[in-house]
Amino acid sequence: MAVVGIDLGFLNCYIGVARSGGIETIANEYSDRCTPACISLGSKTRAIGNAAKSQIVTNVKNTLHGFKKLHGRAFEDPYIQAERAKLPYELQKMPNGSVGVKVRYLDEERLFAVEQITGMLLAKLKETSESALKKPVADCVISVPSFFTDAERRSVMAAAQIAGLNCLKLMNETTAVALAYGIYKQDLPALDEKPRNVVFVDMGHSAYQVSICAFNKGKLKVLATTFDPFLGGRNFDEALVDYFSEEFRTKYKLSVKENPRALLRLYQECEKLKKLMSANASDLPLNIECFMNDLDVSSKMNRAQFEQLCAALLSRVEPPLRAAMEQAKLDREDIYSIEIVGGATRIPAVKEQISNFFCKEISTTLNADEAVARGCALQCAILSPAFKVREFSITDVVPYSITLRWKSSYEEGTGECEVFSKNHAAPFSKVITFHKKEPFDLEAYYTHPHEVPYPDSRIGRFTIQNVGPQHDGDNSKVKVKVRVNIHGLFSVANASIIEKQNIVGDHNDTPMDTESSSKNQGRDDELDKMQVDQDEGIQKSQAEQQSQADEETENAGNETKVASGDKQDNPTQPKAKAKVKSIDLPIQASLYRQLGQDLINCYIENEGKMMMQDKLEKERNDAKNAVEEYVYDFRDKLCGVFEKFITEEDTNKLTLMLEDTENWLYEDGEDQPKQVYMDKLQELRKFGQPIQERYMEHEERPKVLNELGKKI
Ligand code: ATP
Ligand code: K
Ligand code: MG
Repeated sequence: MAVVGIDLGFLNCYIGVARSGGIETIANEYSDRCTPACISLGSKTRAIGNAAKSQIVTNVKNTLHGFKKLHGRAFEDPYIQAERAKLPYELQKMPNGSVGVKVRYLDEERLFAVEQITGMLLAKLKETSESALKKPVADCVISVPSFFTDAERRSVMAAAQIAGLNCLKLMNETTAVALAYGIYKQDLPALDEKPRNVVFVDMGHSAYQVSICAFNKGKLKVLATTFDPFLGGRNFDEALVDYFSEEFRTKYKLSVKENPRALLRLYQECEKLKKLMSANASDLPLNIECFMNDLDVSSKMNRAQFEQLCAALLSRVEPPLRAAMEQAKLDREDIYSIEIVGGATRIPAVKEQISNFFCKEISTTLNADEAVARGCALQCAILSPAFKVREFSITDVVPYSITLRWKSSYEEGTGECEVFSKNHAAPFSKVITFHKKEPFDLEAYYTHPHEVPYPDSRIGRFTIQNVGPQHDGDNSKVKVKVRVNIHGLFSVANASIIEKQNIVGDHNDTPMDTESSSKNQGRDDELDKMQVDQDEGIQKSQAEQQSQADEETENAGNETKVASGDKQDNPTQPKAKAKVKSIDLPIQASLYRQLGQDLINCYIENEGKMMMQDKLEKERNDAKNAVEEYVYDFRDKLCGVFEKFITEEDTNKLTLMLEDTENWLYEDGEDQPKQVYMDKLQELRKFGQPIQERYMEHEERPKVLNELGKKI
């Protein structure tokens, strides 16, 4: 079984794979380890990755890029509307209200959901891994920004499904980096020693993320993650583009922003200039030939000017660093090192901001481009039963606190309770006990909407069904397990009703799933209690398990009596023994912005069709190229090695025929079905083959004689 980690970047994607020798990143068919997050739709085929990137300027409206953060959002979302105003291709609302793109593909207007677009990209990355590993790939770990909400994460999961990938884990990008850092470190403090605290900073093209992790031998624990989801390399490009557009307006009277093609070229040139300025502080030129209206434009800039231009952006580097330190409750002296990754951290002024804040040199020992993919591959190896890896436990965090609100249409009153606080360990499960007579709804939402870079705080609604009163008319005790799973997704994982049985008598008809309650029944009835139990997904040391099991959040019910310090088990008091029976309850979940499986299946089918189309188109092109190649090769040989084996008359006839074929390839034969090219090749071979044979025979003869001579 293959082990694959995918860094699904806004601009650049990388694939890490585990091989027996360790983790490596693999190259695509262009011998490039970086695959651009770019898709170009054509009249015959799709181009994905490098081939698509070269079409950004030529196939403006049908070449898609910058779509990573369109996931899981409503079309009306302010972020989407802001992007829409800038993107050169057309965004459109999908029937379910989410984001799609309108493009021309196969000479038809088509609407693709953003999940399908990322699905295409992931399918390409899957194919690249398969050709490198020479075996099928399905299991993988895919990176997402730590600030992605549930809706965004689910949308990426759907894209993975469309691509035929089985995503074992959506891994937070900075956590992947932390794993890539920690797993090979031989000198981490022992479990009972003070952990080593390391800050990880990733500034990519679209976002800026910070996390602080505590390392001990064999484990890493994320203490805090902070971010500016709207600060990345693209903002620096934009600052340059704005500056030069303005300059070209006065200097050349050009309205760059009204010309999508020119604007895209300016973006490309500004990105190059930005990178050059990272290495060079002096004046650097910006020249674009035939920019607009056949005009060549030129200008220049130096690093100091650039930094001045980007002062507002640079001032946004510090706040997430400060917030992370506050949330982790650490001082500068507690930090062992600061590790930076992501392309935009190569900007000297960004680095300077970071090192100034910590009053410390920053470390660039990690591979800035590949660390995320490597970390994901390592995580995949850890999760894969087929691979032996050093034991390493990873505890991530919940990025935003989550609250559960409950109400019932049958009963009076609502209640609410924060079930996960910000930076709570994840994955994690908790059990909450309710006392209800009727089915009830649980609504999950982000507690502090202003902290979430997403305009809707809803996560989902869960209806706990089949709840009725006890035989005696009392409230039933309903245990509900809520969890944040391995992907960072919240759910009400299961619910069960605890039925009181008869008080223990002589008869013992206890069913298998009975659990004995040692609690005082009378009092327990008034309590809604939240218990915490260990998630199956994480393995912890004994000490940690204990502390988690001890964590209890009281006051979770609607008719709650506060139960703090309330000891129910008093060993000196005789307990009323009751038998209880636990019955699983159906839960109807309606997750916010969730794609239905029917729709996903339909997208899967469509992706299959498009893949088939690409494959057929490739074969057709290969067949055409084979004819062209044969023509050139035959012509070369006619006036070369074949000359002695063919009459002049035949040579002339054949030359003419080859010329005809070549012309045909550029005219009527330009766009024919594969079979037509195959027939054409066959026809040419009928003439070529006999000459080839005569030539080969002649070539072989001396060798054969030679061989014979040796034998005699
Ligand atoms: P994201 O993490 O937001 O999803 P990504 O992972 O695709 O995006 P990276 O590949 O980490 O992004 O970084 C790309 C960004 O880094 C681009 O803006 C690019 O211009 C910038 N970049 C790369 N090299 C340099 C450099 N030498 N100097 C300045 N910027 C650079
Ligand atoms: K990347
Ligand atoms: Mg990145």
